[in-house]
Amino acid sequence: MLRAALIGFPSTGKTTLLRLLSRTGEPLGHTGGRHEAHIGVAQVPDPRLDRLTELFEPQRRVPATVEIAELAGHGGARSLIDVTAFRNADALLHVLRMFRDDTVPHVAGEVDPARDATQMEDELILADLGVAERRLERIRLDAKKGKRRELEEEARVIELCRTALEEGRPLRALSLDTDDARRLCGFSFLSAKPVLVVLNLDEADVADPTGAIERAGISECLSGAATEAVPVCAKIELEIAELAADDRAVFLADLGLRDSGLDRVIRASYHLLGYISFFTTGKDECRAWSVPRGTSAQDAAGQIHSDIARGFIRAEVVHYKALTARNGSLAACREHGEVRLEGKDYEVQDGDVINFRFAT
Ligand SMILES: Nc1nc2c(ncn2[C@@H]2O[C@H](COP(=O)(O)OP(=O)(O)O)[C@@H](O)[C@H]2O)c(=O)[nH]1
Ligand SMILES: [Mg+2]
Repeated sequence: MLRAALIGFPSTGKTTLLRLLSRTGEPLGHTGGRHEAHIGVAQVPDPRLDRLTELFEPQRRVPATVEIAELAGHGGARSLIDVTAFRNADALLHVLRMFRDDTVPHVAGEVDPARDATQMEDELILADLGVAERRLERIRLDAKKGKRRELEEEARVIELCRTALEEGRPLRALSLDTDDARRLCGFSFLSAKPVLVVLNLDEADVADPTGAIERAGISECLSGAATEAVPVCAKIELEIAELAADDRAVFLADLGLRDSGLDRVIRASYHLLGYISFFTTGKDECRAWSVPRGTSAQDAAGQIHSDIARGFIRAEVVHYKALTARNGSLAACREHGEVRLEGKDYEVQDGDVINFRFAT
């Protein structure tokens, strides 16, 4: 499951967005820890799962989910780093306020997305600098006790990070080789995480987000490594999402939007992180699963259950398009040679429908 964490200054629309994204999911939960976080669960919209459900008529339809965390109360990036939900996040959703509304005061006075974007990046960098320095200090102490070799390697990578951070560069812009990237894995530096900038547009700008971005002067901060942007109009979209299903499309179209905020944010997150979906089908349930592109069949099996990965024999794979073209008949797909038996190293493709064979 993909985990995202909301960042942004107060009153930018984070809670509104969280409600918009997770309104079909369970009610917001909480996590413990020193700083509490609100957790929302968003169900990933996928018309392919709807179609499979129509064909297989299972008892349950289970969409893939995205877990979204927002820090309860206000706090800068430095308090985020202490929150497990933020440390473990795969991506950050940075809500940038572009809406003007005199009844909703903005921290630094004027609404100024370019300033906010720079300031948030600086906060992430500062928070990471603190982490890097504490770790280097720790390594110096541990090095006296042995295990020198791996510690020296780690210190070298963290020094590299510290230099970048001191120069004001986020870690997501570093290009590390795989060994060095692995050494950093345990640290969950915030500025190393991919960022999806969610532009919370003014109602007047919804029809022309590109123009709004140009006027706000934020195209530069959106051009960095592992950064993408998606426009929403959180407050109105939440109001629309609460309407009857039939009315929604009409109101969105009136606003100049083709699809829902949920669709747009989830799609952009998947694109940013290179996630794909595969499906499992059966009489009991049709289900969508999300994995990073490049995931092996065995690791994909592990998403479902560690026993299936451990006892992995073969993956029986048919593509969604082939299966639906034959009205969900696996037998017909077999007859036409469209069902393949793949081994544990097979790279799962977006849209694969997989039946894992495993020994218990
Ligand atoms: N006009 C307008 N108000 C918004 C929009 N998004 C959020 N707000 C309002 O801004 C206030 C703060 O929103 P909230 O989601 O709690 O922000 P947070 O502090 O970032 O979590 C609330 O009163 C929202 O109704 C928007 O797109 N337009
Ligand atoms: Mg909030």
